[in-house]
Amino acid sequence: MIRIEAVRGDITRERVDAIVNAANNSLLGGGGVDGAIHRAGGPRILEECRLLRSTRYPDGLPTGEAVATTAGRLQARWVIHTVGPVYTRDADRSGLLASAYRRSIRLAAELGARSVAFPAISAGVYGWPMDDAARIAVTTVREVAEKEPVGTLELVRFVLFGPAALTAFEEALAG
Ligand code: AR6
Repeated sequence: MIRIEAVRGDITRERVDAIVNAANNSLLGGGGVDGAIHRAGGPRILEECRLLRSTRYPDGLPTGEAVATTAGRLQARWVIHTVGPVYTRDADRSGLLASAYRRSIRLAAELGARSVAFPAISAGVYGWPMDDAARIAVTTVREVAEKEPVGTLELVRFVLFGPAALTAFEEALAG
């Protein structure tokens, strides 16, 4: 049975086994939560990302997929990098956003993580409306928790930066 919860905070300070990074296809860093994770975790994370680019992902990590690296100096054991879609009204990319959550949870379970923290993927620079992002996040995590083998995973925590994001996730969890 997996517990799913939402808290307000800075994800880089979480004491969980795996922290999910809302990265971009390059895997080579950026702003937002990605910048914060690389700053707090130190250069070893970027070193492993560069290695991944020169081996498994020469063209970058495809949107909706996930890959793990060390967490460097963070308290966590792994950073799981995933790439959410850029929001657009012209197409429905919600399947890709769901995939980013699904693949991250699967990877956390494969790694043997007991706890994993997620930011609100795609809901910053990538422009996804927060309420919808929260609904997709919660629905997907619940679905995976119910239908798939999750190994030792017992806690999924959404760590939200601002009060509006926290409210959106609390409402999605209550729904
Ligand atoms: N802890 C928790 N949440 C945070 C933190 C933090 N330390 N910092 C920001 N957020 P974003 P995206 C929130 O833009 O939309 C990067 O440049 C933020 O308020 O980080 O998936 C990447 O390299 C928002 O609610 O991710 C990509 O190029 C949420 O995290 C691009 O941004 C996600 O915002 C990805 O955009």
